[in-house]
Amino acid sequence: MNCNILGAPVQDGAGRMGCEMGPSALRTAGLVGALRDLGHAVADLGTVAPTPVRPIAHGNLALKALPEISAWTAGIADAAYAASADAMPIFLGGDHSISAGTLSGLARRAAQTGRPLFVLWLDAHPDFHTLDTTASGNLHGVPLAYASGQPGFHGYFPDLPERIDPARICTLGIRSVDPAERQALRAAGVTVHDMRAIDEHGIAPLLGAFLDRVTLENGLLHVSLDVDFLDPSIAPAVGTTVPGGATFREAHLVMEMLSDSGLVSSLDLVELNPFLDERGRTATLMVDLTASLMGRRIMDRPTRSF
Ligand code: 4U7
Ligand code: MN
Ligand code: MN
Ligand code: MN
Repeated sequence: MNCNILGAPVQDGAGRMGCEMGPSALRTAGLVGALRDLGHAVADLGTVAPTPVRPIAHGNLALKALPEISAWTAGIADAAYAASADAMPIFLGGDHSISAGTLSGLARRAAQTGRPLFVLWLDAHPDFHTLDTTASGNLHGVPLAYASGQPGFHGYFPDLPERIDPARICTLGIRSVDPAERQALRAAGVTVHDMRAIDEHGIAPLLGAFLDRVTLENGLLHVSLDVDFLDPSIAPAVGTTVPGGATFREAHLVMEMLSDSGLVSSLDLVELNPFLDERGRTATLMVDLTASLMGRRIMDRPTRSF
């Protein structure tokens, strides 16, 4: 497969500094080499730039860095559209606000191909706040609401070329939801598989049912992997740790099933804060998970198992 790597060193969307170093840490952990070892043709397109920042005022005084994140969203959306023309783009965050841009550009690309875009959101959080409902004001908490066309972004974030149908979004690993998000997720019809659902059913049938839907509609599939999807005991390099996350094997199983499905058309690796890492272990785990998604196997498997 042809892969395009793009760095998006954004940190203003998170509550603390450090995600700016994420793309460097993922490269240092050997992302490009791991993909080439699997037989993929990899082009590292370097670092995305924001559009010029213009002043933007909003009534929610808690909002942090709105002009900067709006400018990043515009720049990343253009880059995502361009990088998805003839290859699988892999976006290196950067905090999760980069997905406002990646999803916007990818939705525009999908509309052109005539295939529906599905999103698998692997995260402790649904990131479904609007500019009006966020209390922290940290804009890494809004990208999924923006990309699925929730109200209140017009005039503040770039206008969306295409919105993603909330019915085609599946969130997995959720364990920290704010009241406004809970209500909006339900009203919009987003699928939320929280950690309790994973405990009760196991992660494989939940993911398998979603992948069957993508297959049925001949969809494209974007995967957005937030480091905090993983349990903090195996992935400490994140500003927003929440206990009770996905285990090492649960996370790898998700990636292996995604690989088997052959459906994944783009990927975000986000929220890695190398300043908080322990000897690079979280960066290394993110690279290993990406390798599993891109075809690395323990043993060959002759048949699809879900
Ligand atoms: B991340 C939070 F209040 N919901 O809005 C908020 F819990 O990209 C967290 O998933 C947002 O890491 C987390 O600040 C954003 C909080
Ligand atoms: Mn997130
Ligand atoms: Mn999160
Ligand atoms: Mn986070």
